[in-house]
Amino acid sequence: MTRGFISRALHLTGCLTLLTATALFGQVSVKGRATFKGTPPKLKPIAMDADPVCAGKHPGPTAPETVALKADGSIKNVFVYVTAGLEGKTFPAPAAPVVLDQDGCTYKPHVFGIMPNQSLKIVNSDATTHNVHALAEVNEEFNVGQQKGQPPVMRKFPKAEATIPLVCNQHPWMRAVAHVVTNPFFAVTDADGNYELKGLPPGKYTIVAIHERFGTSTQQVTVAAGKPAAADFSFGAAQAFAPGPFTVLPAVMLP
Ligand SMILES: [Cu+2]
Repeated sequence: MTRGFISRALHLTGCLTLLTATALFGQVSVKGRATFKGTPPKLKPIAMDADPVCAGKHPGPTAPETVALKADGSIKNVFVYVTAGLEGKTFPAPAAPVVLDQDGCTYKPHVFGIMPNQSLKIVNSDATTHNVHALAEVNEEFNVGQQKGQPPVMRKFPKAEATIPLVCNQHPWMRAVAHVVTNPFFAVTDADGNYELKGLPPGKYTIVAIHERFGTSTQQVTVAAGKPAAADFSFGAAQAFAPGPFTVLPAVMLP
């Protein structure tokens, strides 16, 4: 091993250490979990018999994603985002689009965040006709048919708006929920109810969790430099909306 090689290796190690320290210091997370307490509503499996193309992609019954709970109370598909604490800051929308796929006559993902004027790329992966209908109230409603094999439909939501239901006029069980948020600090809980908001600068924040059936839950969180913070959200049957496949929360204006 030459002296030059060792010198370069030491230099590289030093740079990596510096990078790691910088990344850790600047990249603080808020992590937590969403859980449900009480007796959850029971939703019937989706019957897709009306369209053989849809039914053909599902070997068994398809559970609706509107309420996706585990036995331990973990809630999937809870949207978590910062609603206060970032005043005076502006964040550019990512250049990459959010992709919404219609696959097996379900929307993938079921819940998603998008920033104002970020592109939404709606893809049809099914050999059938879909019709994506965004029931926006603050933004403009749109309703676009998309036959099999057609190119993606591109749309944008220029204004902040929480909870825009997307439905399909061809397949009444299809439903997704979009949340248009003016900052990039949002996440959707996974099957274990976990979420993580990455890269929040130190400060005091209001964090809101929205579930399309169970309503909202709010936490105040203080983030200190270099220290991950925690915020868990609890939902209960008492705050649940009446069962029904298309019960929707009213649109909410964000700051
Ligand atoms: Cu459809």
